[in-house]
Amino acid sequence: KKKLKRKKVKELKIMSLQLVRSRLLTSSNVTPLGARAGSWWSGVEMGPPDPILGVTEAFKKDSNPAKMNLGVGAYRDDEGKPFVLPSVREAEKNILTSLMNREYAPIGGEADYGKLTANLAFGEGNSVVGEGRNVTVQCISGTGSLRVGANFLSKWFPGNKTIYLPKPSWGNHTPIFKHAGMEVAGYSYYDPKTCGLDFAAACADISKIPENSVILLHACAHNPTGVDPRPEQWKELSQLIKSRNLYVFFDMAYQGFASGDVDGDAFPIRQFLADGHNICLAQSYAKNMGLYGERAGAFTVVCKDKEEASRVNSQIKILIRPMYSNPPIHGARIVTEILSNPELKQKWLGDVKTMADRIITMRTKLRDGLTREGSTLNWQHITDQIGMFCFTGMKPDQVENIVKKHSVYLTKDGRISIAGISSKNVDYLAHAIHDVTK
Ligand code: PGU
Repeated sequence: KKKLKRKKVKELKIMSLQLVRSRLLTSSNVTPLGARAGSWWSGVEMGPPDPILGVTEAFKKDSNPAKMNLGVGAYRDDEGKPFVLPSVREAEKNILTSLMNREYAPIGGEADYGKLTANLAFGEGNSVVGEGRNVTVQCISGTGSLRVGANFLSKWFPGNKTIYLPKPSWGNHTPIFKHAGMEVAGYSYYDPKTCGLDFAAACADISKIPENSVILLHACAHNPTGVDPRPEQWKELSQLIKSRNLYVFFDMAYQGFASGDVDGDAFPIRQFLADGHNICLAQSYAKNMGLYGERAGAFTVVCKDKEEASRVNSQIKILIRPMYSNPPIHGARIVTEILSNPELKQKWLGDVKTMADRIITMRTKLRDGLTREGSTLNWQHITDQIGMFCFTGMKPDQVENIVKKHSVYLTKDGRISIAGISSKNVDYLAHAIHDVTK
């Protein structure tokens, strides 16, 4: 009798499972049976193009010879060509002539690279590296460093797993943190009326962030706005953030691009460390060494002491290992060669200054061009804002017009990469901007 009952229960279970399955099949447009639908992927929806990298795709398809790509933040020389830094060329030559193996790097990259990278952010002779309190791992450029950091916080952060981003922030920040399992919220940052920082609103919002949350700060050359706090404002922010007991995640993708000076641009990070914040940090060599495709970056956690650092390091390695095992070696070798060779490092600092200065010159030329065109709008923010980008204030319909009428490509939020302008086309751009904003 018991056997019969068990058989009945089993049959009933199977029947109900079949019912659920047939309901799923009819109620959803996703057909799990690939063979029946002709393909396994017939249910995959078309996604939108990437808001930034998608602009380059559209630009490439345009046949207008006067077209300009001001979408992606990638430096161009005054001929509009991708720029390989002379210091990078030299470092690469040195590397190629030395005997090199092609072995796997350690999971977190080479120790020298980590140390040099942390010192670049924290300053020569800083006590964090001196005391061995930092964990610095080479990751896949800035994006990969943010993602490893996001995964680490998602797994181990003991507080509220919500990260507060400035409004607006780099578009990829939100998916990076969400895909890692963090919640994402925001704090006021930008004032569209002045095209500048809304410091009062930022402080008001930050003072309302629940304690023990994470706050993301752009260390310099804020993307997309080109608007950074002044040193006194950074000091105030540091105190405020401390009083709220928030954990700070710095993103420094543009060290050197704001002022032309890598130490000056790292000021907020060094100030926060001096104020006792044990921060974490994502760095990238894409922009300041022009190593876009090499994917050399780093994620750093500043710990209480050496012992804590070794525990944190062990867990970060456990996260990296099943993702990509260990980082690529070539870009990291170029970085190590430049930063460890004093002569080359001087050359590189000169190259960074050359890039930053050309951007500053283009800002002035663009603003002058708009005046010459007869624009009566206030374009002072073009020269006030810093770093690679200008948040022009152009509205979505104006952006659409400038793309259609003039083949000037930019992101929908009105951001232009100043690094994509040259002396040859700056007047064309001024004319096009005036045409769609007058
Ligand atoms: N963080 C910020 C604030 C960035 O602007 C960028 C790049 C990164 C990190 C990541 O740079 P990596 O190349 O991974 O080192 N933003 C550029 C480049 C294009 C993109 O969106 O990735 C941009 O145009 O906004």
